[in-house]
Amino acid sequence: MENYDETPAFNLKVVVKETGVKPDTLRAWERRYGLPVPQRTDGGHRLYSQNDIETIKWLLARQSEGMSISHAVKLWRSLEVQGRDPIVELGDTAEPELKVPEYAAGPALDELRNAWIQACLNFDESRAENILTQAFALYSPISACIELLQKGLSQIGMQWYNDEASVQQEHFASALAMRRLNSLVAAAPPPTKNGRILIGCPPHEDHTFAPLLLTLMLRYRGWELLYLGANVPMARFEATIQSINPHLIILTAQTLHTAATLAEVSDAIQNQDVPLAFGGSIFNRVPELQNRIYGHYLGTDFIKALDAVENIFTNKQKPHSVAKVPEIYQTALKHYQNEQAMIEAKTWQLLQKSGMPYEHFVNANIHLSRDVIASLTFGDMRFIEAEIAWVEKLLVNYNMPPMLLKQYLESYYKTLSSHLDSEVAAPIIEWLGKISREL
Ligand code: B12
Repeated sequence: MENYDETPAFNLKVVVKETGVKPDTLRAWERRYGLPVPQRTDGGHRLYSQNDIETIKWLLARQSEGMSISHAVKLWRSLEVQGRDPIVELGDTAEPELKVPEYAAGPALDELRNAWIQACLNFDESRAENILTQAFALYSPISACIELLQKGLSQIGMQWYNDEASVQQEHFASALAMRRLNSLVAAAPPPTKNGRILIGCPPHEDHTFAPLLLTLMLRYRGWELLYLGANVPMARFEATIQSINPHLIILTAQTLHTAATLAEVSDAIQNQDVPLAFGGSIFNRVPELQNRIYGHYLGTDFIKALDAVENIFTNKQKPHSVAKVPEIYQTALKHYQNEQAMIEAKTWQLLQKSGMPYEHFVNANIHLSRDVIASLTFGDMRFIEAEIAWVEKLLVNYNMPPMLLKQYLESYYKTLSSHLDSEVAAPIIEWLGKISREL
């Protein structure tokens, strides 16, 4: 056995600080499983050894890999019976990387992912479910969630973008993935740590996979998570915080316009004295946005994000301050929002004879106006450029003539520049003029 000191030296308070496990949980583990059983002082107070602390860390590490505490204890006991040292065999830290366990005899996760994608594209639910069951039996829940579900969804999303998969196929796959995640969250062990985290999506954000996956992973780490799901509105957000009293709020955004609503939430809750953390693919695509939100950026990697959350709790450091958005953008935003309906109606009058289907027009308006609003909210029109490039490629992939986009933007620019006050709306007018000329 590893020679950790067995001298009883630490009281309960020290152990709670060192491991993050609540006193009630430590007492329950001792009562139910007899692991660890600390010695007692003459007055009956618990005194733990370094070896006890390492045992607790070991149990936490197994829990963060998705194992229930009773199974973790069983594993500990069975290794002990065989004369093997659990700490040496498995270590007291959760696998930092998604190492595939050596005992996994069966198809590799890549293979299972490809098969799952294919089953989803064929709308073959029972095959897709069987593949998931196989993956979850062979690999740790976290490996299966990331390597199969997350990467599988991203790949199907890419296929949709390249017109190789339909919206229906993509919806089918994400429904299956969400169902699996939900059942894992429902079966996750109760919290062992003192720390309540409120997690969800900012207004208008519907991509719930990332926050639900993080919910699962943080629950495996012992935190208490309150998951609020998609599109959490601003209204009554502050009242919700006051009634739930979280120690941390996590919001995720995948698109430019929801990064902007996330920024608005961050502004609105700044006086609540609860730290905010955030993440999402838009912050990888436009890294500059990471500095435009007052909060802790969690990075691109879910495993590393767990440590980042842990750090927020232990270091209690404040995030970097965010530069104020210049007044000119704020007034331009208000002016644009007031006139948006009128600009769209007039643009449609100009476009009616162009042959652009009304449905495309409505879609284009939704995307453009959201992105204009987001860029004005952040005070930088450059953020929208990546989005225009994205729409352009999408149209090409879907065999829509790029001329259609050009024509739409030119007409929009024409009405916008004649309808809006040229001084107040200068940032939008200049940007749209430049874009419609360059396209
Ligand atoms: C499933 C899906 C949907 C589902 C969501 C269902 C659900 N309950 O979640 C539905 C159908 C609702 C949907 C709708 C839309 N979607 Co969608 N969707 C996807 C898809 C296929 C998967 C998203 C997902 O959950 N991925 C799992 C995440 C975890 O993986 P990832 O995106 O690769 O992220 C990586 C990192 O960014 C990071 N990460 C991501 N989030 C977080 C969070 C934290 C905390 C951390 C630490 C890391 C992290 O982890 C990953 C690995 O590094 C993606 C494609 C894709 N590439 O992901 C498109 C995608 C996100 N959607 C997209 C779009 C455009 C839309 C719609 C606007 C489509 C439309 N025309 O209506 C709407 C918008 C809805 C809204 N208002 O929010 C685009 C966004 C691109 C853009 N420029 O904005 C994408 C990228 C598709 C594409 N290839 O273009 N979508």
